[in-house]
Amino acid sequence: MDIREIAKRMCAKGKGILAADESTGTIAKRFKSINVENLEKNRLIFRQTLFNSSGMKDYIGGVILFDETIKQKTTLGLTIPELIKQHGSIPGIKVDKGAKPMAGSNEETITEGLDGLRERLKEYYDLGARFTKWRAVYKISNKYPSLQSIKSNAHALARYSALVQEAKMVPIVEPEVLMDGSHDIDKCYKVTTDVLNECYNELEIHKVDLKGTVLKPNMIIPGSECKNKSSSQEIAEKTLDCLKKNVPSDVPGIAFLSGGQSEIEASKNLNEINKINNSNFLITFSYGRGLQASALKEFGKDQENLKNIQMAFNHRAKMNGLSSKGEWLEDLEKGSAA
Ligand code: 5MM
Repeated sequence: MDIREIAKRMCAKGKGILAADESTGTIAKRFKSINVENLEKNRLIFRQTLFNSSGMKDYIGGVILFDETIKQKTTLGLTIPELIKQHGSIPGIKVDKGAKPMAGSNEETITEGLDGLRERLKEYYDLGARFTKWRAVYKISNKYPSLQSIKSNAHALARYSALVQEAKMVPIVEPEVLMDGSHDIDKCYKVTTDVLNECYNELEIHKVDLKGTVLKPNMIIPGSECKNKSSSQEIAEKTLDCLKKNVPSDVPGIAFLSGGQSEIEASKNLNEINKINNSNFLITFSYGRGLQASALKEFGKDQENLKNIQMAFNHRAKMNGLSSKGEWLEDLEKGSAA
């Protein structure tokens, strides 16, 4: 399959992406919150339980993995990428090496991982990956994000994307403007506009085929400590407006991160966006916490109760699948763990 086909399949109507690429440090925090020891065995069992769920087939077009996970063999005999493929989904891999303090603007970060990337991509392709992910992180405050952060992170995202397409995989371009802070929704709109513009400038300079990419942005949302809350309708209108103005129409799919929204907020906001989506973009989810939080709680209650873990995951996958078509309803959440 060529990369343009893969990009469309990852975001096919009714489906989205499961971001299960927490690095060892991030999954340590998630496991700590449920009192589970951060052991390789526990990481494997939790993830293989999700990837072996019945909801995968209908609602999950792709799964983003971490380096350790793509190399693991499940207790079912298959490798992790084989298990994902068996459920009709495409395996992908996070290839950045994390957001590190940026020289010259130490409170901000630059995402690293370009050195040796060409060789690593070949290895991941051979392991079954057909798409990749790289996340740049921008914080909002009175002085941030700086021009330095906007420019250098966009440059890295573009160099990464060009290498990934050379290796015949689809790059997910993830510029995440964080929700942390007391800024209002209009500030988020303005910063996201600047960030997206610079990303697409650089992608063009680096001759990236936009039809073979997927964008993973934040929604346009007020900061988590902002006093003025926004309705889902306002979030949807501003998000769609920002994307239509700043994302080239060649990009086939946009898959949002949940970024700290609750599971239900993330489904509701995605649903509102799709209800008014009059663009040609396939608009869906690429959630980590937004898909896994309830399943993780079940894993914390009883690691052996696979049925409950899978029920919680299947429910979120279905809810977000409906949201990707604008068909989610609040009533469907009644009685759910979320
Ligand atoms: C799943 O978390 C991803 C990886 O995090 P680290 O590299 O920090 O360990 C993260 O990039 C994720 O893919 C996105 O932020 C989306 O996840 P959320 O939870 O925001 O939907």
